[in-house]
This record gives sequence, structure tokens and C-alpha cells, in this order.
Amino acid sequence: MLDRSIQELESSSLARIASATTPEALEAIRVEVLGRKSGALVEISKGMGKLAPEERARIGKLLNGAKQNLETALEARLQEFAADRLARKLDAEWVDLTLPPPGPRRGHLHPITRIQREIEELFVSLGFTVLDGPEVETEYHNFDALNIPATHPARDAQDTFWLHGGHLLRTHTSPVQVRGMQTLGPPLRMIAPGRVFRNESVDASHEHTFYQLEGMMIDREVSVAHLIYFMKTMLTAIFRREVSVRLRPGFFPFVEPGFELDILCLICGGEGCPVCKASGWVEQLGCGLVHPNVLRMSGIDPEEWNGFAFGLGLTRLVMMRYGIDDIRWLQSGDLRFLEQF
Ligand code: FA5
Repeated sequence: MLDRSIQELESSSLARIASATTPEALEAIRVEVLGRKSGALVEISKGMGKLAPEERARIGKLLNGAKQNLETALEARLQEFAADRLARKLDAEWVDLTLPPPGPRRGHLHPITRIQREIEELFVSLGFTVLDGPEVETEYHNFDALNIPATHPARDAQDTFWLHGGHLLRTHTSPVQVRGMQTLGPPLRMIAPGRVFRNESVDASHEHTFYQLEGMMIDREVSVAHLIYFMKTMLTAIFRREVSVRLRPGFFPFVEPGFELDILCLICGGEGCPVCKASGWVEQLGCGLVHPNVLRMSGIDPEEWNGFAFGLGLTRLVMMRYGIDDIRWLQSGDLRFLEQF
């Protein structure tokens, strides 16, 4: 009787161990069959007291054999689970050591640089040369050679950071006109992008450090019509659509006649916002026909040559192009802002 019970318990338990799918299920079988207090084998051994001594020894051997077989099977199955787990982990955490390393995070061009390059490309295709000029300028190039002598009130319009020894931080890119006329002479088609500085209070549309792009064309019989053609070509290329512009008379001592060109504010559509100071229009550039005095001071005969010049607020143009509602974002260095471009 006991023989059969032991054999049956052993074979059914081995089958259950083989088909168990988790370590928890194995543990449950171990407690149920081999548990010291009320495991099935212990229950069977309780019947041994009534047996004759030789029979008790034989059954005892059978019980021990069954116990050992089951313990071995449990241990082997547990090891299978552990090996399985390890294999799955290795599979999930597999690293291909032959792949190249990810390398440093890549940056990109600042939106001002990007628009500057677009404008450069356009003007180069129209036969213009791109010139560079110093940010620390002489008083002569920044003012005098542009028909703004020391006593002229126009100097007050550009609050200047003065340096020692007759130098200053250039307040506009116009001194590069002078350098272009002096070094290249007429006929001349040049643009000059660059950083300029003014000692003024900062708000949504004014920075102390901002970018301008100067342009100049000197030839024979240049007219305001040429100027308007180039300004319209540039603005259409940058905004990739028709934008509303208005030309107002504007005074700059180095041009005659002089104009200021505004575009309908693209932030608010003309309804009024902090960028356009509720006027609906944003000033983009100053321009006009080059004053004869300016030509003469740079050694060009105004009887033979004339031309137009313009000074574009590049930073403001970038604001309009991307719908940026505060100029201070552009130099903030804030990655949350920069990563949008
Ligand atoms: C000038 O600087 C002249 N040199 C432009 C010029 C060149 C006129 C050639 C005629 C011929 P103005 O001070 O208006 O002009 O500045 C030109 C443009 O720079 C403005 O239209 C505006 O778009 C931009 N600008 C001026 N001040 C600031 C500022 N604080 N912050 C950002 N942009 C500015």
C-alpha cells in the first residue's frame, strides 16, 4: 500500500515540477510535498509506526529515495529558471560594440546667421560683394565721413559707447560704406552685415547690441526706383510672400533724399503689440540716395557717379520672419528658445 502511495506521489510530483512555469510554483510544490510539518511525504511516513521493523526500514529507504529525487528535480528546475532569466537579460541588454560612438550633441546656426547668409546669397547673385568692417571704429568712419560732423545733432540719435583715443563701438554698419568706397571705388555693389552697439535702454524691440546689414550701390544714373526694386526683391525673398511696406521720409545726413521703410507688423498683423509699439508697423531699414558730400569725402566725383545705400535692422527682420515677440530672446543663449529653429 505505502509503496504505491510513495511511487504515485513521486511520479505525479516530478510531472508537476517539470511543467511548473515559475519559481513560485516550484516553491508551492516543495511545501506541499516535502514540507516538514504537513508535506505529503511526512503524512505518508506517519503510517510507518504500525509496520514490522524490516518493512519499516524498506519503506524508509523508499521515502528517502523519493525525497532525494524530488529535491534534485526541484533544484534542477530552479537552475533552468535562473539560466532562462539570465539569457533574457543578456538578450535585452545586448550592446553592439562595433557601432560607432554617438559623438557630441550637434548644434545649428543661430537664426540671425541663417537669415544673414540667405541675404548674402541673394545679393551675391545680384553682383554684390560681401564686406566686413571693424566693430571698434574711428569717430571719422562712424560719423565725420558720413556727413555727421562733431557738432551735428544727428550724433545724438545714436547713443554711442565711446572708447579712448577717438575710437568707439560702431553704432551702425554705415562706416563700412566708407571703407568700401575708399578701397574698391566706383562702380560699387556691396553689402556689409555685422554687429552694432548703442547705449540705449532695452525693451521688446530695442537691444544695446544688435545686427544690421548695410548695402550700397554706386554707378551712373542710379535712382530711387533702383533702390525700391532691390528692397522689394530682398523682402520678398526673405518673407517668401508679399509683405506690406511703407516708405516714409527719413533724415540721415549721409543720404538725400532719405527714407525709412516699415513693414506691416507680422507679429500682430497690424493690430498693435509691444513689438510695433501698438502702431501696427515695424521700422526695418533706413535708406536713400548717397549724399554728394559722402561721395566726395571718399574720393568719388558726384558729377559722374551716384548711388543708393540702405541699413537694414537684421535682428528686427529675423523677429518678423520667425514671429519672435521679444528681441531679448535672440541674445539670451536660452536653449529652449534656440532649439526651436
Ligand atoms: C541707421 O543706423 C542708418 N545707418 C541706416 C541707413 C543706412 C540709412 C544707409 C540710410 C542709408 P537707424 O538708426 O534708423 O539707421 O537704424 C537702422 C535700423 O536698425 C532700424 O530701422 C531698425 O530696424 C534697426 N535698429 C535701430 N535701433 C535698434 C535697436 N536698438 N535694436 C534693434 N534694432 C535696431
